[in-house]
Order: sequence, then C-alpha cells, then structure tokens
Amino acid sequence: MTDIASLQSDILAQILAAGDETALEAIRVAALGKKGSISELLKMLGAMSPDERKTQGPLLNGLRDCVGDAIAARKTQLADAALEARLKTETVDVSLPPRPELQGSVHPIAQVLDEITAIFADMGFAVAEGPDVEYDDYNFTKLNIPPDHPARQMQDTFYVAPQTDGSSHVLRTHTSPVQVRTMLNQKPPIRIISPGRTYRVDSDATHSPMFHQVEALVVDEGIHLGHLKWTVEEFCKAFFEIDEIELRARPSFFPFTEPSLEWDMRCDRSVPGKIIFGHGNDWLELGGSGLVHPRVLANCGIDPVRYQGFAFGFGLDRMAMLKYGIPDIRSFFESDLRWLRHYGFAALDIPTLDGGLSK
Ligand code: 2NM
Repeated sequence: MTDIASLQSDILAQILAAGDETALEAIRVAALGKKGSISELLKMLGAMSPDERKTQGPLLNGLRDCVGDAIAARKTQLADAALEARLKTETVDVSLPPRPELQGSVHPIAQVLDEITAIFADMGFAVAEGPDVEYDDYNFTKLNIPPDHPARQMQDTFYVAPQTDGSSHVLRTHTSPVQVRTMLNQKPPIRIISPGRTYRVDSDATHSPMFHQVEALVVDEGIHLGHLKWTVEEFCKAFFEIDEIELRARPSFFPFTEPSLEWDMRCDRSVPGKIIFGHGNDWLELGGSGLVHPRVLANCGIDPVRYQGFAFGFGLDRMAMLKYGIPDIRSFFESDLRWLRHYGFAALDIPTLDGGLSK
C-alpha cells in the first residue's frame, strides 16, 4: 500500500516547483490522468473490502481533491506571474513625444506664388487663370503680334497640331492671353494678376522649357506710368522684405505695350553667390512692363480713348531663385526629395512676408 501522505507531499512539492503551465500539465497527467498515480489508486477501491474502502475511500478522494485544488491554484499563480511579467516588459510610456509623421513641404514656387498673391490681394488685385494650350489668336494676334510679325520669333513657341475647326493653338508663351480673356469678358476697372505655367523652346541653367510667370494688369480711366511705377515699387518692397529700394527703368520694346519699360532694382553682388537687395553697385533685372497698347485694348473690346492700362510681367521661378538663393532653375522641376526638403517650406505657413527670408 502506497503511503498516501508521502505521495501527497511528493506531488504537492512537484506542483510548487512547476515553472510553467506545460510542466504543471505534465504533473496533472502523471497524477490525475487516466493512468496517473492517484487514478490507479482510486481504481483499486473497487477491489477492497467494505471496511477497507470506508477508510481508504475518503483518504484517496481527499488526496485527489487536494492535488486537483493545488494544481488549479498553481495554474492561476503561473498565469498571474506571466501576465505580470508581460506588463513589466510591455510598459507604455505615455509621456513619450509622438513619433514624427513624415511631412511634405511647400515647393518654393508655390510659396512664392502664395506670397505674391497675398501682396497683390492687399492692393486689390484678383487672380485670373486661363488654359495652358491657348489660341494663337489670344497668345499673339490680339496682343498686336500678327501672323507675320517678327516678334513671334522673340519667343520660340511650341506649336500644337492644327485643330479640325481650323483654329491654331500654341502652348502659351506668356500669361498675357489671360489678360486678353479678362478684357474680353469684363468691363473696366480691371485689376488682375495672372500666375501660371508658360512654355518656350529654351533650356539651360536659367531657362526651362516650362516656367512660371506672373503678369499684372490694371485698366481704368486715367491710368499712367506713375501708377505702374508705384505698383512695381510697392510689390518689390513687400516681396523682398525691405523698406528702401531703388528702381531704374530702361526703355524697351514689347508689341503689346507703348511705351515699354524694363525694371531693375539696385543690389549688391560683391559677395560671391549672394545678392543683397536695396543697396550696392549692381542692378537686378526684374521684368518688363508698359502701358497697354491702344490697339490691344481695342482688340479686346475696350475703348482706348476712354480707358488706359498698365501691365507688367516677371518670372515666378526667377523671383524664387533670387529671394531664396536657388542657383539652377532646372532643380525646381527635378522632384529631388533632398532638394525639396532643403528649399521647401513648412505646410500651413501663412505667407505673412515677415520672415520668409530669415528661414
Ligand atoms: C510683360 C511686359 C509688358 C503684358 C501686357 C499685357 C496685356 F495683355 F495687357 F497687353 N499683359 N501683359 C506685359 C507687358 C507683360 O511681361 C514681361
């Protein structure tokens, strides 16, 4: 007869020593499984005499219950310990800063466009837009550049295949056709800027076949060169973020303006790779301008006796290059992420023009 007390203490010791649920389960099978040590003893009860069964029965049942309870208790203990260990290793530090999300940045051309739009909006200009594929008529003819005019060769043009309706299209070489569309559709007073993509057959470090222009147009009664000069000056002060500037006007020629002027701003280029605006012994070319040619006004349905206009235009890409020190125009369109991170602007930055340069 096996000593029940020593079997019990032996199994209980094993249960306490079990390090995980697998070991505990092996102990359970060895004791209470079909062929387990306790099960085998319980099977022997049937062969005992009634007296023997009376004494052995409660003892063996007690052993079975005691071991069963000990296993259940140890199981809970092991599960609690496992959870405790997981909680210790898998702690969440809620005080950690969030992982930075990958963020895009605003392209310098988009930034400069926002800045320029804000400056002109302050002066009461609306933004006008038009298609990149333009009527030859709007891009050239209405702007006083008839089909055989030599000025057509001034800007090497991308021609689009002739249309079935006989109309001739080009990739617009400037945004002036947007001015034409506006004058055809609106009555003066007109105050608009027309930013957008423009196209010319040209490609080197300072010319891209696709580039961006902004042109401004004002049409009203009594418009003269003084209005033009003031507007160019105010724009330059706001855009380059300086109070004192000196502008120089040079006579020029454009078929669509008379007289025509080109504007330079005083600057300092004595430090290599750097341009200081406002003072110095050099001049920076800004762009062209003039009083809208009376023939252009008439072509667009505006009475040139009653109304006068001024217009000017400049390259958006060139403005971005000057203001933010970007040396090669082609880099704008290469989509190089390192370049975009370097020259890009934080999203949601409102172009207040009080710190763009100090970035
Ligand atoms: C320039 C220079 C001079 C210009 C003229 C017109 C229009 F449609 F009113 F005649 N739009 N833009 C103009 C005049 C543009 O860019 C260098």
